Amino acid sequence: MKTLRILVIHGPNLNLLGTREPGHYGHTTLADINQSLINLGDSLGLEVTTYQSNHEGELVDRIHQAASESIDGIVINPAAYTHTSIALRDAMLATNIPFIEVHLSNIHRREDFRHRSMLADAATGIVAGFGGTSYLLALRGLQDHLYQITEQNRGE
Ligand code: CA2
Repeated sequence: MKTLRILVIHGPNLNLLGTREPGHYGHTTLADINQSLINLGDSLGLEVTTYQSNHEGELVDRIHQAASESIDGIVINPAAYTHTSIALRDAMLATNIPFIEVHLSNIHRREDFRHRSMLADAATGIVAGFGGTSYLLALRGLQDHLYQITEQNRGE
């Protein structure tokens, strides 16, 4: 079976993880999260690439690039752009790559403006509230989903 290629995208300010606001976002750094994703990917036979940007247009460009790189699935924490960005939503819909939306915190336990996501209804699934573990759960769920749709296509 072919190795699945997964892109993990982190939105604005997530480069600060582990250095500020540990009450909301914990002590784990983004480098720690990326390393644990790569380690889990290795053990599951997935090729995991990670990317972070603080700029909406750069995130859109990276999503477009994913389509030309034959990325099979995306794990994305759009951070604050979750709640505002039609551009990120349109980019995900345009590339048509299955994706899981991830949040470190449970956005539904926080301010009202964080309850709305511009991407969630286009996502395969959402994982929120488990800190860095949210990403690992999302990676497992995405792998399972990608296997299921491959099996479905074989059966057709
Ligand atoms: O819980 C999440 O993962 C969020 O996507 C994080 C975003 C927030 O705007 C979303 O509502 C929920 C914020 C990321 C900011 O990350 C920081 C990390 C350390 C210090 C300051 C900000």
